[in-house]
Amino acid sequence: MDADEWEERYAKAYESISSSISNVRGVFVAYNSNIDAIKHIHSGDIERLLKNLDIEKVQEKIYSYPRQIDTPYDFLARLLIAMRDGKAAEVPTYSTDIHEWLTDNFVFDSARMGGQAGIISNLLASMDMKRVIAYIPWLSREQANYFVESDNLVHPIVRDGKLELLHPTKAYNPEYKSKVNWIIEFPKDLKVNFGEEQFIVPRNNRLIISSRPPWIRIDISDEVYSHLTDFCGHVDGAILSGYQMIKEDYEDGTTYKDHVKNSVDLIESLKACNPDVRIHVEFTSIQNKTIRSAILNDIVKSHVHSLGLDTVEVANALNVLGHEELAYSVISKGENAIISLYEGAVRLLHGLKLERIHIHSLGYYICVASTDCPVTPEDHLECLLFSSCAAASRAIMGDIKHFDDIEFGLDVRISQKGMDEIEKLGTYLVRQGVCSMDEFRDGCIRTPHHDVLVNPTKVVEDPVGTVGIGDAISASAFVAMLSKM
Ligand code: 8BR
Ligand code: GLC
Repeated sequence: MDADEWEERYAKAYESISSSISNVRGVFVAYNSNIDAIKHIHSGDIERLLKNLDIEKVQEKIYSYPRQIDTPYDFLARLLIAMRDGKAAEVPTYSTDIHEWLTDNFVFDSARMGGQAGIISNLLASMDMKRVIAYIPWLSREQANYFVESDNLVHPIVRDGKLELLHPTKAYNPEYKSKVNWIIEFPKDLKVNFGEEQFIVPRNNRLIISSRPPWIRIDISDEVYSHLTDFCGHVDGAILSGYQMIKEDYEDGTTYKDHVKNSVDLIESLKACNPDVRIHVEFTSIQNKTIRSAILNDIVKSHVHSLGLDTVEVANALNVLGHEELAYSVISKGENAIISLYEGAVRLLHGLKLERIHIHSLGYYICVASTDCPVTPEDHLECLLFSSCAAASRAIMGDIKHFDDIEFGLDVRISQKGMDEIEKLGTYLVRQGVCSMDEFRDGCIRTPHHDVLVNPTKVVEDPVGTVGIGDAISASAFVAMLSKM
């Protein structure tokens, strides 16, 4: 397909999902929601911050690549790495010092709903899904106010032994506190002077400093869990995220194993309630390799149907699953990166016994689906195109407030860079005898072992922000898939 033919496919996909989306009866979304303090970096901001710091010390930190933020040096090092590479990253901080330093040295531009589960709940509620059941283990009063006002959005709460489904603003716990993350958005083409060095930011992207207060638990409460059957019968799909916050050991003597078990029990109970339910995990950057491996091997593998992730996250996942070379090649800037990405997707699908894996990159998506998945490859492709419209729409407007807003994404042009990249994958697949070039260009490739969907995406030239676009892509494609089942 050439770009015009893809555009036609896009328009049809949007129409098709618009008419099927009401088939979805309900979606359960857990666990993470926080407040994002957003700061857009402008020219001179970095140089100003560096003025009060020892540049050599920052350089040392760049080499040592801090995996948690304890000092301004760790922060600057990770920010400069993310800006230089144009790559998204999320790094935890366990102290409040850095929050104070950021507050003193930066004024944030806006505060908005953050956390994958929070962002996804608001998106689905705004898309007029029949019912969105959000579950946030630490729902505070302040946090509850960041949920959109919509009758279809509810949160379970148990009062006097009875389960109630109420809007989050009526279901919060007044004793809980809020979690605030810092989102540092940086723009493409920004010139940065760092000591003797100078570089130009290659892409719009963001660094997240994720606060990890000690009270965070990625668990469902016993109370709500014991009433799960009261509401899960009409749940067609569940989207779970926030696992990056699981710690190896907790002050109360529990370990990550207890919290992994809590999540697996929830997943299995949702399946017992509705054997057709589909479970999606939204992966993210997880610095601790023990936790990353436990999430993949103990939660995702054999329990979960669908996984959503970006290219860096694919490399991270491959790395802990014993495919180090492939992982390296996925993030290398080499010619074959997209081929490695596809090979990685295939390994993750089979290795983790998934039904579908959806990888999003700037300019194209790759989805690999098992042959026994009840959705046809053509429908899968429509779901991907629909999700690219949702991404473009979020990039233009910052927020999707109504289902129809997604249609604005249709006006954004398909990325030529994305078209060029996927052509490389096509050439490889043809050489491997997997498909013909015509089949590849059609977007749906059937093999005896799995189906492969590859599409170029719509990329917005000047996005108002990038945080949360990945969540919008994964969630909208997943619910679109539910609507086709
Ligand atoms: P993560 O937040 O999970 O990294 O996902 C970000 C995704 O947002 C990218 O994979 C890319 O597909 C999408 N995206 C970005 Br970043 N900038 C975009 C833009 N300007 N237009 C459309 N999609 C974008
Ligand atoms: C992670 C971050 C959160 C951000 C979200 C966007 O969940 O912790 O701050 O809003 O990603 O995808």
